[in-house]
Amino acid sequence: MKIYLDGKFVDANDAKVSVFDHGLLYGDGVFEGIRIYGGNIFRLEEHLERLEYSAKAILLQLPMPRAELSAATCECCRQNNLTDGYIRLVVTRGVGDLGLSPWLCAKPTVFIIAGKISLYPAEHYEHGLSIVTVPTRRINPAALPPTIKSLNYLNNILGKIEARQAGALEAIMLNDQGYVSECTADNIFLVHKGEILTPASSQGALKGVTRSAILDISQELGLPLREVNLTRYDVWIADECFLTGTGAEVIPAVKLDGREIGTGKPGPVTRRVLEAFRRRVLVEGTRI
Ligand code: PXG
Repeated sequence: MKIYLDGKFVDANDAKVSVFDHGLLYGDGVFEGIRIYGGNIFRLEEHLERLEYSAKAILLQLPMPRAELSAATCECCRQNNLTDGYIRLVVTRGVGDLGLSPWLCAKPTVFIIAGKISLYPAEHYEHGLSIVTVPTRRINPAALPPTIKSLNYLNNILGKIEARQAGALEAIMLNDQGYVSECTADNIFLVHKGEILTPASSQGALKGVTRSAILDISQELGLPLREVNLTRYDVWIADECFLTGTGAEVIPAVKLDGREIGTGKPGPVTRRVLEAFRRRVLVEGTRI
């Protein structure tokens, strides 16, 4: 496997970053998780835009323009003969000293890994996931905006650990006001009376690239979609629930905390959205 690291392609064994890199010391950096389907990188421009916004939000100057990052991402797939898989693009603050000061880091570290994706087991797409609500709250946007896709994922990791301890693969995280924000690595959608509902990013959700594809798909399918504040009550009375993410794509959730959502089976709207998403990934994107 060839890794892109600071302008060069190196073997995975030689792809090393310094222990003084602030990405490692402080989680000071940003990243993207991207999919490639049949040689098309899904919504690469949108991922690169989000990366730029994440970097800008932490006053990290990306060391190369978007066109170069895009070319490096495509080249990384070609070097690895990857037409279907997962791409991790990471930009850290770079090597500094043992203090927090980002201005002592001379240049950002950039690396790209193009590899395989580990998906939810196929039966969950057929029968739906059982999810739980975890005690750990989504981080308050006034403390660290969850719209920044930063290398600080401990909030989500605590949520993931609690989900696993409760026997679930994914979990709803509430914000500090008790509203549903998102899942540990996926956005959440409900279907109620024919409408698709999802929390606004101001409720502590990442502006997911898959989420934005769902907004387009809802228009394509003529299904009304609204961003609203949601509570667990709204999940309890919803007809359907599905989660979206780069890894998950679109996956039905059929139980919350042991209660059935809707009929307890994946619903018709979720199926239509999933099928539309699977059609879209084959035609949308940047050809490598
Ligand atoms: N919320 C959070 C907190 C995420 O980390 C999403 C929502 C969905 O966003 P996208 O842009 O992917 O639709 C994410 C994305 C992994 C993995 O390895 C996680 C994500 C993406 C890719 C892989 O668990 N999270």
